[in-house]
Amino acid sequence: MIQAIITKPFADQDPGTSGLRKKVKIFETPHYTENFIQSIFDCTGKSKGKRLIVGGDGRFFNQQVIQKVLKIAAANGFASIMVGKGGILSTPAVSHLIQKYKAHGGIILSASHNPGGSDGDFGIKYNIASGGPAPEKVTKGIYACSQKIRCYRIANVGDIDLDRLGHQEIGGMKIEIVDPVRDYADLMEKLFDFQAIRQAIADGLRFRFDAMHAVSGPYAHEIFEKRLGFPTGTVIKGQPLPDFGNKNPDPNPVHAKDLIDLLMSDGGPDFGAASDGDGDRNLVIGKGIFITPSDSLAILAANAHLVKGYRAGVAGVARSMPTSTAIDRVAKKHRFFLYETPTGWKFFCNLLDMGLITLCGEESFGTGSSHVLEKDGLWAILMWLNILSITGKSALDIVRNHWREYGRNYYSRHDYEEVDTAAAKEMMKNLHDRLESLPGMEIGGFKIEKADEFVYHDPVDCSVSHNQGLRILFKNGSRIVFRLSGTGTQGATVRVYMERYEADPVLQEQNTQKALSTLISIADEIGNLKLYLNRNAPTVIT
Ligand code: G16
Repeated sequence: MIQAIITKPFADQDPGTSGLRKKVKIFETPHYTENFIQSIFDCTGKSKGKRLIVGGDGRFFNQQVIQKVLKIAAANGFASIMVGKGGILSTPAVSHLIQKYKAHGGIILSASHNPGGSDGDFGIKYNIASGGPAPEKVTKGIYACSQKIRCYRIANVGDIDLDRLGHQEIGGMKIEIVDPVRDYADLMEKLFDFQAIRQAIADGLRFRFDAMHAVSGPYAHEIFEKRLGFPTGTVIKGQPLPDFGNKNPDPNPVHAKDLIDLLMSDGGPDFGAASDGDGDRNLVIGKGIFITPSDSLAILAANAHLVKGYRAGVAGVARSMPTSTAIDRVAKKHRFFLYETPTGWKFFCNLLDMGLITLCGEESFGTGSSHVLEKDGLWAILMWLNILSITGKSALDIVRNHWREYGRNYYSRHDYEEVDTAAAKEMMKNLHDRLESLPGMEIGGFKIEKADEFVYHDPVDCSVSHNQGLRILFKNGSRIVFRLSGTGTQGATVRVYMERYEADPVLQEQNTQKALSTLISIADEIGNLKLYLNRNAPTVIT
């Protein structure tokens, strides 16, 4: 029943910021997907007798790959596999199930916010026994295995019925098809004061959640409508679809524009939110105000003590390097330890696992806490709903009061997507080579104090991660950061992050792009963006 299939390595199976992401067509290449799954098992070893968790965001090819995972896992000696019904499991739900059921690890099938459908993207992520994404030493190991693979093992059996709850079997391996939502929703009920939110709903709190036809729909229907009692229709686009309704499941101002417009309209609800393909990102919008992910992290940290699951206090906080320094001001005032990590949730995991931090987040719409070792979209939204309910204040007032107290960090990210890879690398190299000459230089009234390449020294495992972005730090506290994205599937994506601090309340209500206009021109000039990238403007501004 178990077959050994002869194969050859594929040179491009190096996982990026968050797993292996490629076009569906590439994953459909004969042996491509099987090779990578076998490489995960070869690298992570000792599968005999262990349990694995498997699920995905419902995108095109999800169920076919789950069948492959089940058959390859059976041939590699796993004792049992837990799978979400219909192949559905959000990224934070997988992380929680790994911890709760003490699994060896988990495989998450998702390309996150990238487009779906047969012409879209697919992805495979591996999470380790702690529940967190595989750290760099594991992803490097998986890549090394994929480069010397000669054969993979697979059980030659028919497909498993992924829609039938309960137990099935392949050879000696048990397969348990579980409700993807229940355990996760129970966890949320432990962390948050659902009664306070129910009371706020009774008092008139109106909310809209856009699930973007991605994985969080079933979770949102259960938590927001069934358990909390928001009216039916509060959750829109709640049915996961293989092509996400032909839209990008990316909760940003471009792809969630309808929701933002609704919240900016006179008759709109009090609070709006959206999540991405695999349910780990969040967008939060108050009536009349778009809340940046960096501000959201700072505000959640400043108010965490109000929320049931966090009353014991916050041990520390962390942000990725390009994320705005708004959280740093909160950490300073509340005396939280503060850590600055490279982009990639995996870098938070040692800190979370060791109890060094309680909350963390990124500018890329990711926020989370020590409740699971993944960023968690619905968790962040429930944190906000809980804080709104307990304080009785509007989101707009909460954000404005925060700026008055801590100052405002104007912040924006400009993305140049699908640019020529060689040109993008050349642009970064050229800037890298000039870094030493920049300090002391004055451009547009801004004086450069420091310019460097960000290198991270992990305080827990002492690993060192080089090449994590180029930083230009100005004397007045402003920053420009240049990075190449690690999640694109076509050409290269250059990300330019800009930040300026404003302490004066009178000057805190400007349009963000206007407030940053000088820094935007400086970034253009220092990076020679137009020259190298052959673009007049960024593709996406967030
Ligand atoms: C992943 C990572 C995040 C990262 C984001 C963008 O998120 O987990 O930590 O911030 O990609 O990365 P990059 O700037 O390299 O494209 P997700 O939600 O896509 O898995």
